[in-house]
Amino acid sequence: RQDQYHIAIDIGASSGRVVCGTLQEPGGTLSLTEIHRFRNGFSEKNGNLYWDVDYLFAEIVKGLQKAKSKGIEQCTVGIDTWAVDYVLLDQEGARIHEVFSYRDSRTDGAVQSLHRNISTESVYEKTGIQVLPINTLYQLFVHDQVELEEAHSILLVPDYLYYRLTGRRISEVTNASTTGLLNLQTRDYDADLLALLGLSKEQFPPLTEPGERIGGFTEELSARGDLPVCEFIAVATHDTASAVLGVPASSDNWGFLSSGTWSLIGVERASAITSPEAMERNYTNEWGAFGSFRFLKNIMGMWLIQKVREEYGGQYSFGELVELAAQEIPFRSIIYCNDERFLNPPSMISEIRCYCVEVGQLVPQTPGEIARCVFDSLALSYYFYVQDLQLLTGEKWDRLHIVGGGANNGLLCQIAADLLEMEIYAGPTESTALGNVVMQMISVGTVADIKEARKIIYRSFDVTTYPPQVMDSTLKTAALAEFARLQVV
Ligand code: LRH
Repeated sequence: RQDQYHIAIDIGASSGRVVCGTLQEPGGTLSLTEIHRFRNGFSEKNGNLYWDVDYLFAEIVKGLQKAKSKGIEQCTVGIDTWAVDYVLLDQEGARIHEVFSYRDSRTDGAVQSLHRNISTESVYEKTGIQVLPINTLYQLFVHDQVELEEAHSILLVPDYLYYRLTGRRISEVTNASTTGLLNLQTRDYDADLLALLGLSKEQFPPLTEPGERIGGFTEELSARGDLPVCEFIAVATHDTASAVLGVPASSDNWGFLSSGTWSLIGVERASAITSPEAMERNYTNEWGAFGSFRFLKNIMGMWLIQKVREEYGGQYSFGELVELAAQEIPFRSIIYCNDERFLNPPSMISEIRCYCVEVGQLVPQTPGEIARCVFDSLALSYYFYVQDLQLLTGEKWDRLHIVGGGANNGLLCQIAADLLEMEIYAGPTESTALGNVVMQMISVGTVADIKEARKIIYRSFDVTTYPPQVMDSTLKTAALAEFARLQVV
């Protein structure tokens, strides 16, 4: 119905947006209007890295005020953000500590320390979650014990924002799975892992499925009068979960690449895979809406180029860096993007150059050469992980859907299509906000299910296809061999 407004609050590591989705009559097309956009990022204080969640809350309120001033009197609202980071609250709801960024180096060595107490195998068997130092499991392991004991509740960032807006404390499941604390069998927090961290189950609010109605504003916010009447709905609050809901898939055998600050490459499945091979290769099973799983791999992603761009003082736009890279010789310098040294180095450009020196490659000098190195290396990782994913699942893909901001990078899409010899469907860039919006529509009943939602997205937004072009086979073989060598260096 035209009169139904669904607002998505979608906050990534580098920017946030408040957008409004409407369905032009049931079965029609979906439109998305941006209401408000703001920057996001962590900052350093006394040697630690923190997010400013008060600022995020203020920007959300500003966005909703703008919605009202544009004539939206009534709407539903869903919130999604990046995963794994958490907020500790006391009984009254005050924060016990500022919110650490997952890139904080306090987790250096945490993986090794934690697994002195419990093996990686037994954790993987329980949770199906890949070992990454950013996981909440490892973050909580190094968190001050006294503060943890003091915490009445532990909320992930979107849960916290829902709490600030509505007063209700929830643990939305798609994001909760990224903590690395959920047990696949019991579908609840794992007792052994909680005991290891010295936490109790009561410190986590009730698990909540996407689609559940959370309620309206707190009394204080309702009393303001400058905000629309909002009904908050739990969406898939993990941005990657929403991004995959927003994939305009129309075939059965598709893989996805959610391309933003991170590149998340994988496949949607009905069940988790916790085979020894999946564990050994460190693939993860994140929970999706409607009981699905995303079997995927985290790749360092556009973070690499975001940092490079920042270090050039912002003098090149992303588009310009892509253009410069397109003029360079392919596969001249290659990095293994997932090396932990790229998680948050003091200088990304120096780190890339040092890496190339260390592995005996030509050292990229110009902005074009650096950008080319990043894009070639990302495309090569996509190639290797797609082979793995098809092997581990025993399913062959007929296409790869690239969604998120990275879908705009035509050069990267084409290199990936050529390496993979697979057709790439790029877009929409706003799939996360779309996944957020359609979840609200399913919840209120204007859209039947995710299959219908994806059809609606497919017919409402532009998708660019990149058919594979023939790549010089000597060049390809050499590049693949070099990347394989780096993976084991
Ligand atoms: C992408 C993302 C990803 C997580 C990382 C912390 O924004 O949510 O899925 O692994 O951030």
